[in-house]
Amino acid sequence: MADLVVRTAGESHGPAIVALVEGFPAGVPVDAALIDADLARRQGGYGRGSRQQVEQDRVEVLAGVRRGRTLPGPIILVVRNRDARLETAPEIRRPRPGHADLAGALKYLESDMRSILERASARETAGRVAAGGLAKALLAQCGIDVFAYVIRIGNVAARVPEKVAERRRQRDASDVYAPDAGAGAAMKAAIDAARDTGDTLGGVIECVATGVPPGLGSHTQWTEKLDGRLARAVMSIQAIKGVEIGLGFAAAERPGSQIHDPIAYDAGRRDEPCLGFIRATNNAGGIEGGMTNGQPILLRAAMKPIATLKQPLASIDLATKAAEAAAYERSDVCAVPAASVIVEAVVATELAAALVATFGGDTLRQMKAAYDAWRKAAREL
Ligand code: EPS
Repeated sequence: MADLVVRTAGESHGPAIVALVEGFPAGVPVDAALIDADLARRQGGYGRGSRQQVEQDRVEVLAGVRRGRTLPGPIILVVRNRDARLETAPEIRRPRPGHADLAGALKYLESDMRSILERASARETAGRVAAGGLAKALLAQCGIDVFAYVIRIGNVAARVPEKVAERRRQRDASDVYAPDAGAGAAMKAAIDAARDTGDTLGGVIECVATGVPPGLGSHTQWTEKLDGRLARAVMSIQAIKGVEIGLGFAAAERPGSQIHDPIAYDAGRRDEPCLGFIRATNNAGGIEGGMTNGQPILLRAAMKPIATLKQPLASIDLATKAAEAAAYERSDVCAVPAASVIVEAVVATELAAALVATFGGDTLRQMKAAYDAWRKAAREL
């Protein structure tokens, strides 16, 4: 049994984006329509650019699934690019501040930054979202649900309803995937204003995972701490500049007596994921000592504005070193809603990997049996 690992390949304007998923349990029912729904959500959200009118992302399963269930062995997911013109796409020599252009050109000794940006592009995340769909299918088998929404775009903040079901209802009705209709309208206006001035906008995404049992992750080795793994996965999404769990940075401002979540026991809730160990607050965001504690996981990610500006910033021509405006072709004005779908996918993937590491991953049947046996023992502790 191997660790559950996702890798991607493919360029933004190459033939396809590909995800290779290894260590995924056999026997998990896979519904390609659910993966396609996430791919469509990733393409959407108010503020996207014209590329998304060209693409129509759909998953093709090339290996590892038979008759709607995962087989033992690697899984390959493919999302084809319609705008496939890698060989003929023009050279780019004026690096965009904030993009991978300049750092990549210097690292790889490439004066044409096309060879850098094609792989740096956030189109790569179509592969991570497809793989995240598989992870969600596995999590659903254990009653775990992951979902994310937009809580800020530029200087417009959303009010987040108390009830998770209400957050989802509002998010699903929102063009900007925000759980607050009033803030959603103001966010759209802010995106329109940024578009009018040739600018771009970032924002903040919140992600909640419910139904998570205690004990995923481990305190025993830094590489296994779940908060560290989640932070790495989310921080690796293009344009993410900050990740916090629970209170996050705000925890630094208060004394311990005001942030740690007091523990109580309620036998009536022994059947819930918390196994009866209840907390009136969840400032820890569901993770203590690098392990889940039975409370929902709560994570936030800060996304910087897209680096490709219609009103370009100052840059240089890499060939002549003369001052020139940065390159511009076409771009998203705001991709924060799309990034919320990606956050959801990578968090789901990390939780699925932690489930496999904890309960074994050869088959779904074996994993569920181990999970049920552990639950029984934990309830009798
Ligand atoms: C991106 C540039 C744009 C975005 C792209 C990410 O692509 P293009 O240069 O083809 O207009 O649309 O995102 C996607 C294609 C996508 O599917 O998310 C970049 O440079 O990172």
